[in-house]
Amino acid sequence: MSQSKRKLIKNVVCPHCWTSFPPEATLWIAEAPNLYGDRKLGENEPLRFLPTEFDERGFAVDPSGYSCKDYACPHCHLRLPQGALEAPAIFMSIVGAPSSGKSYYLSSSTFTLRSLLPRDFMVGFTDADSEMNRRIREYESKQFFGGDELTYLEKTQETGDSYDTVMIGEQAVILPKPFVFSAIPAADHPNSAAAETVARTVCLYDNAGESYLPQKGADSSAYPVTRHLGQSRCIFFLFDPTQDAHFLRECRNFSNDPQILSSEELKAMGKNLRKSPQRQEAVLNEMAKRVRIHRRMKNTERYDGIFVVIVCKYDIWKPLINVPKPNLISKGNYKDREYNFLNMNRVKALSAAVRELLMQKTPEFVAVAEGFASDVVYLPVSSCGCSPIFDQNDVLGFRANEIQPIWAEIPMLYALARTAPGLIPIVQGKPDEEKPTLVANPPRKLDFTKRQ
Ligand SMILES: Nc1nc2c(ncn2[C@@H]2O[C@H](COP(=O)(O)OP(=O)(O)OP(=O)(O)O)[C@@H](O)[C@H]2O)c(=O)[nH]1
Ligand SMILES: [Mg+2]
Repeated sequence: MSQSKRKLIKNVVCPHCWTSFPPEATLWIAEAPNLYGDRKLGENEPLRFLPTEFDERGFAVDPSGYSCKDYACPHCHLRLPQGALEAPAIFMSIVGAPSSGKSYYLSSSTFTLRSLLPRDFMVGFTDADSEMNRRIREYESKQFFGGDELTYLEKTQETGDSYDTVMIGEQAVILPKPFVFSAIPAADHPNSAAAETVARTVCLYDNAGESYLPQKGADSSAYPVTRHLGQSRCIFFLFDPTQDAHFLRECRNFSNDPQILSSEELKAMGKNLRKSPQRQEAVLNEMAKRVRIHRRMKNTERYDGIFVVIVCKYDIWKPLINVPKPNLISKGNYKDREYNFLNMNRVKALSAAVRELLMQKTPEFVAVAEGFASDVVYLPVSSCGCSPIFDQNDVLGFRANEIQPIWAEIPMLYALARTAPGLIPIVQGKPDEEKPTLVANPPRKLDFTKRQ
């Protein structure tokens, strides 16, 4: 049994319904086989209760005398990972039009970070709750362990088993299931002595692109599926060059990716591909509108969290940008020991090159991005590193053993370095006076006091 006292954070934010509450308001989930039925979740869920009795190990005892181990949110009653009470949550939203590549990106970034963070940064990046992360594990298995078989990640649905239904008052509310990870410094991390304050709980969501479109019913009080935007310290917007006319025109000169074929060409081949009905700056505009509403920001105010435009499917448009593949992770010394550092100067230089390209091809998108956020970073990513091919059912798929992501880990690594002080060592300062450090310039603290 642990000898040290468990330290709880002052303010817990539920990863399901985004309500904040003090840890003492947390409900427990009954273990007794006769205590079934919850007023918000239905008769198949065990009772949720506020404990009055604890056993000698500090676990709550339910009304039938069973010791319990699981917690629930006092507002929505959904199960909370234990880590959510011990390490502050960082919410990260992944936004983009339908088919822009959000699910593939999510899966390849978490898969890459699970090994890169412990190996190169001495940070454990693990499932905070294996049941909650079951779907992302399935994505990762398909994408990376499927061998020679042609497989694909299914389009994210707007309803179904990726959502929970909760009764809030008289209203049935549909909430997206979160993916929750614990990021904890290991024993050899330069900040291991402060692990309790440096550790974070990372919450991610895989929405259907339709939920981000500017259309009625995409997000409402009964269907608040993109309200994580109101809590996010970090937003990743996936800009898909295969859904932009200017990029498409040029990519046709050198790429054979099926996604750059015109609808006529696809039709002649007897194939069909999903494309967003809306231009990407319209999707971005809608996102900006929702962020402003949920944060109660003025129209002239700019988002001061981390805003990363991920220009995805880099394997297709690589010839359009003239950058030698820079190593964004460099070695350096900190307190007489050698560590890996995320090199912010190289990240910024890469971002500037991508911004210049976007400015040539789609200045209207850059204008909307920079009108929305005060600090925008543009990063190229290929979640798969190669083009998909049609399977026998005319669905685009990949062979896992051909997948080699390019820079899939960088956006989240960058976001963690900026939002979790002391977790990811970075190199910053002028390029000729680079200085390894443990604390990045954090974004200005977001003001949640104005929230309803
Ligand atoms: N060339 C290339 N294609 C990719 C890559 N990643 C994803 N794709 C293709 O992009 C398409 C859409 O990917 P998804 O991840 O399902 O897109 P999504 O944004 O989750 O779509 P919704 O769930 O409908 O919102 C798929 O057909 C993939 O084959 C990549 O790295 N390179
Ligand atoms: Mg998806």
